[in-house]
Amino acid sequence: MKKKLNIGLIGCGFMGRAHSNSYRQVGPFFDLAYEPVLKAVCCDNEEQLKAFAPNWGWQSIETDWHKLLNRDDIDVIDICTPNNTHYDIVMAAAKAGKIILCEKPLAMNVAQGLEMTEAVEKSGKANMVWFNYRRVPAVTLAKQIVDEGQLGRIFHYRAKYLQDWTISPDVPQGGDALWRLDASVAGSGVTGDLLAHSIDMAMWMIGGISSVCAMTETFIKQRKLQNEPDKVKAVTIDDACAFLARFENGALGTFESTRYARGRKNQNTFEINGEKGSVAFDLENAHELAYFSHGDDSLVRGWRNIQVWDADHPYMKHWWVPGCAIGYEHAHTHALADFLLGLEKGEKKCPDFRDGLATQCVCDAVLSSANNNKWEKI
Ligand code: SOE
Repeated sequence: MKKKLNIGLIGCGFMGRAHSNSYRQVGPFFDLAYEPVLKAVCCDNEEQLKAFAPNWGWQSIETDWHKLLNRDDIDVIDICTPNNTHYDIVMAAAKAGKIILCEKPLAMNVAQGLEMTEAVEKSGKANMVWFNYRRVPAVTLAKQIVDEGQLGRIFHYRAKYLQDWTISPDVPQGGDALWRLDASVAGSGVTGDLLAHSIDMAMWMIGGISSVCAMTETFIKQRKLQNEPDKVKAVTIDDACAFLARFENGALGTFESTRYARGRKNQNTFEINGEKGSVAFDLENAHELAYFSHGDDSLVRGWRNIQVWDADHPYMKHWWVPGCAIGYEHAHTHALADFLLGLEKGEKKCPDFRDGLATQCVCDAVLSSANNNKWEKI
């Protein structure tokens, strides 16, 4: 008999859909003690909510998240709302003793993130930040290769996260769909939205970052407001950001992100170079991991592309037969499966709020380095 875990989801946007899909998929594909129940979904747009809930199989709806938090039949609060709402919801949900899952970036800044982390730790309940890309099988395999010592001492970490959807000056800012362009809602631009993923993956793979030196640019200085098209407002997010990093283990890192890389829709890459070998990943070929081992016979030594879809590769035995590729949404399901397994075993299996805070510390240091034109210590 499975233990039921009643979920209360807040937010009906892109992430609300991705998480709803995971709650539906995880049970049939992963053999776990806990079974998520799609108990209630909450959103302040009633029309959207009424279409969303039956489409994804949510049993009930709320238009006010305070009410959702007060419900005794909800065990887990899952936050998929814009970044400026995370703090209030987390603080109240922690007080209400709920398990909390939160989208990235954890907070608007380190001060908020620290309070949120302390609140969930005080509540003693499990928590997670949805850093989904850790759970792409090829990325998890790269982590295994690093952990097994197959790359030896790590010298370099090189990451890129590129998109192109804001190049047109006609894209407005603000509102339900375009809050990512409004700094008062998003906190920052590509640094919190995209580099947070790259930073989380980097620190998970090779350890903490000790200092950074960054530059940012806002290419389009003014944009129309989505909700008031006659008005124009200054754009204060970072459209692009590049930074150098020193890791605690002595490795050097370079990170680059932009929403102005024409042709790049969601290219998320990293390459790690070590004494004994290297690995490289590109989300545009998500089922592949490139691996170079200096220990191979010199006559046949070279980069090999591992097709990460065999039954002994991370997560793959839970899906189809070897060779059948999986997609973007599966990483969220893997994150959820790991979280539920962690609950079952009483172990930490996922990035929690402490990890989200560590990434937030790097993001804040990156932005302040770019503002002050100097290296920042973390
Ligand atoms: C932005 O376009 C975005 O949706 C991010 O918010 C996600 O975190 C990223 O995975 C895809 O791009």
